[in-house]
Amino acid sequence: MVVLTKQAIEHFPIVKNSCKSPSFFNDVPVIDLSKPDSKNLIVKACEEFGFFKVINHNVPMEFIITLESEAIKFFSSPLSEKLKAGPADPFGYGNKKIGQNGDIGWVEYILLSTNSEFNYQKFASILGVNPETIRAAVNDYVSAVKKVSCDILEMLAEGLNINPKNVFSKLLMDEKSDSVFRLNHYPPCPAIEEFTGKNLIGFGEHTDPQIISVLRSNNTSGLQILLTNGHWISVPPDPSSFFINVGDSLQVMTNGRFKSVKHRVLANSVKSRLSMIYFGGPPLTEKIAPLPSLMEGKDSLYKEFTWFEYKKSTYTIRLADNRLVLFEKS
Ligand code: GA4
Repeated sequence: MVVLTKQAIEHFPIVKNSCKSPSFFNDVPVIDLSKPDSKNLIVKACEEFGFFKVINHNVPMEFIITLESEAIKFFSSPLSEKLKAGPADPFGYGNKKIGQNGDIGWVEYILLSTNSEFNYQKFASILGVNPETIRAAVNDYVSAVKKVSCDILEMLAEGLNINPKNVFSKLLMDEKSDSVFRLNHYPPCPAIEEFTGKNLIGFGEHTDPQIISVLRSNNTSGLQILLTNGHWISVPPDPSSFFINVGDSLQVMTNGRFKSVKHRVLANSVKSRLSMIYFGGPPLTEKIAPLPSLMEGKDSLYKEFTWFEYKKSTYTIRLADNRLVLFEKS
């Protein structure tokens, strides 16, 4: 990334009305996936926060480290090289620009489709390796976190007494599942405090449009979630665990019982943050609607729509905009 001048930093979004050291969320719900009775705790966490952390997930550390080290190598390459793998439209390398509607953040990233057809050639040539090496590193990691997502979604369905328990997980398992994977690198920004005295936004506030997101980061803080009391709270990093977000589609499928969690990432003035996120989505043609067994005699809060329609609308508005409101029944 470029060295920041005062003028350059002034164009970046900062956190308004924030104190410089936000409080840490020390009570993040922790779900131990090795315990079968965790299903009720998952439901509770999805209702209260739309967010929780999982431990004992069985993803081999080797998959995490291999992919992380390829990502570090990629992001350490000269900008002129990295730009050859861009722009992110939506897939590819992106630098500061998020989406197509003017959002920016102190971040560079790689956005990939989890589809087997995805072309790794550009990334591989920058790293000087065979495309199959990169494909294998991404596939090993993504297959493992997809399995974690499906296990969680099945425990969730059991916790909600839904039969069959694969109602949600089958959407991710579908060969046409429209899932994406992103690697975010937030370089340290030493100029933050000197120039602004405030917190600089790495990735602006938003909810994830898909069903479920699984995030793993290095040991650098930055992730914040918005609590229902309106306070932003920092999530202590934990490189050996995964953080799970309820996405907009799961909010709709539970008729609003679970809320998709608003989150954002703040840039760090000293350390660089690296995160990898799997966004589990349904096939494009899938109708996203509340499950009949969760309606409890109530009407659906949402108009009927397909994942394709939702995604299309998502890409026409800004990151922080409330996308679901466009699909709510008036
Ligand atoms: C947020 C969640 C995922 O990172 C993402 C993002 C996507 C993008 O970066 O292309 C979007 C954003 C995300 C929602 C609103 C639109 C689309 C950027 C943006 C401004 C890959 C996704 O699916 O939606």
